[in-house]
Amino acid sequence: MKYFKYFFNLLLTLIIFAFFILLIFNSQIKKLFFKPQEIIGQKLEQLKNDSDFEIILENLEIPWSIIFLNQNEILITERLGKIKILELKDKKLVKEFKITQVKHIGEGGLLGTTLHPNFKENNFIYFYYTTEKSGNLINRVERYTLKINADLRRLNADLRRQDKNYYLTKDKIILDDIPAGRFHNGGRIKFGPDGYLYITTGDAGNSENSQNINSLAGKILRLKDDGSIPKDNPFKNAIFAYGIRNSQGITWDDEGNLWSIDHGRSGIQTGLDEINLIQKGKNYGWPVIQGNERMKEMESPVIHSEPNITWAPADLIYYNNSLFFTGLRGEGLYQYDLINKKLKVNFFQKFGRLRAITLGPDGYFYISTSNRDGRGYQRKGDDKIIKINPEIFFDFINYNLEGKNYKLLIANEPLEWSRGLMFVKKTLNNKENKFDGMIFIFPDKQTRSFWNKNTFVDLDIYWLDDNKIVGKDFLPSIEKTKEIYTLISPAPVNKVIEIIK
Ligand SMILES: [Ca+2]
Repeated sequence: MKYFKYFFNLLLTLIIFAFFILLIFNSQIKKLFFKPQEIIGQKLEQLKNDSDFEIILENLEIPWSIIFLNQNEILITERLGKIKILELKDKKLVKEFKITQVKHIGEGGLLGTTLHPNFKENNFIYFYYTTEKSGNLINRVERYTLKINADLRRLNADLRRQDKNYYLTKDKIILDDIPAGRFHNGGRIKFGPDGYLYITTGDAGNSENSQNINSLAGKILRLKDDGSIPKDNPFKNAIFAYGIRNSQGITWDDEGNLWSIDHGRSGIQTGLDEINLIQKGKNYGWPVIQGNERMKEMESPVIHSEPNITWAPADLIYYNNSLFFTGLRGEGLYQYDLINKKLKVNFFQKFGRLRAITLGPDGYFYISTSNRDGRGYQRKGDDKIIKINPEIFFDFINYNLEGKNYKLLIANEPLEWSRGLMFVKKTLNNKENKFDGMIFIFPDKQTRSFWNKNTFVDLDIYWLDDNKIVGKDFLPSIEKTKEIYTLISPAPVNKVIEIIK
């Protein structure tokens, strides 16, 4: 009995002692057991609401590509042969053209368009379309000029702004006689960072075309802006890469790498749609290899959709270390994270078939539906142009400073170190002259940026818990931080810096 009382008192003392330890070292203990995911902002699902996307135009018919003419005007091609110019502020159509020679048949018609990189000076705009020539179906890239009516010059500036009297004039054929067919016409055109015009073509229903380096079908082509062949093209013709089935999307990442999407097999067997990293002169395998198959001197895709899963990828952009592509039969906006090598689908089956995507100068995505192309279910208001805030595709940190809320964007999965106010942009590889630095936001409201790792110094890192600082750490050197880089979109960071300054 005596011993029992003794042990009881000892136990009580221990409990009381432990209680005080917990009380005194509460924050330190809490820090030890924290799961960072729990305090890092909200997950995507919580942030999605109606304001994350906006229907800005309805009742279009198979819009195939969207480009920006300026901050406030977009130009849309419709596959039937129409070109429409929309003013974003008032959400109204200001001009419509028709390219009469367009032959809309199957997947062919008026497809891609792009402005010349010096459009402001030369007014050049390019179109890719299907037409008939001597009774044969062909695809063509043609250059036009797009100008504001010169007669308006005598009017005052205000009137000129109101009257969007654009006119479109033929300039010259850039590339003719690209094989065409009811199916597989490719059709995306974009200027690359090298200033050359890149053109995607399909195999036009004849898969043997793709392996033939004397055929323009099933290729990624590259030309000078006037249609002449760049000296360093690999086969002394327009071909840049081959073995493509039907690519309708190309883009370049921050490092200048060229990415392309491709449609895999169709018919009874489906799936095996591809993302490819395109290099000059390389063979991407169609129809010899598919999916995981490998062969000497042929390139396998970076990823594919697996058998029986179809993305039917239609258009491609690069944004914040991710490739975003629209899915036709795959009915969604697909996102491939190039750092984590993970694919996810957004807005799955929400809008139906998706075709065009572009990144506006305002930082928003603009996508189009394609539910009137004969293969989808037409919803009310189709086809539509939808404006989307790309922030919803990434995770956030919400940061409160003196009563003000700041939203910070993180592109990949939260890392232990991103609990602190440390935000780093990582590029795909550490080439010179690329942003490879860090931004630290300190509780003293000073924002310090380190753009060059050679200038890096030791730093204090502050940890956050429920928007309060709960701890402080010492970051001794850049070597340690190499593994803890986390990603951030440059735009929201800039916003935060502005506010804090
Ligand atoms: Ca391939």
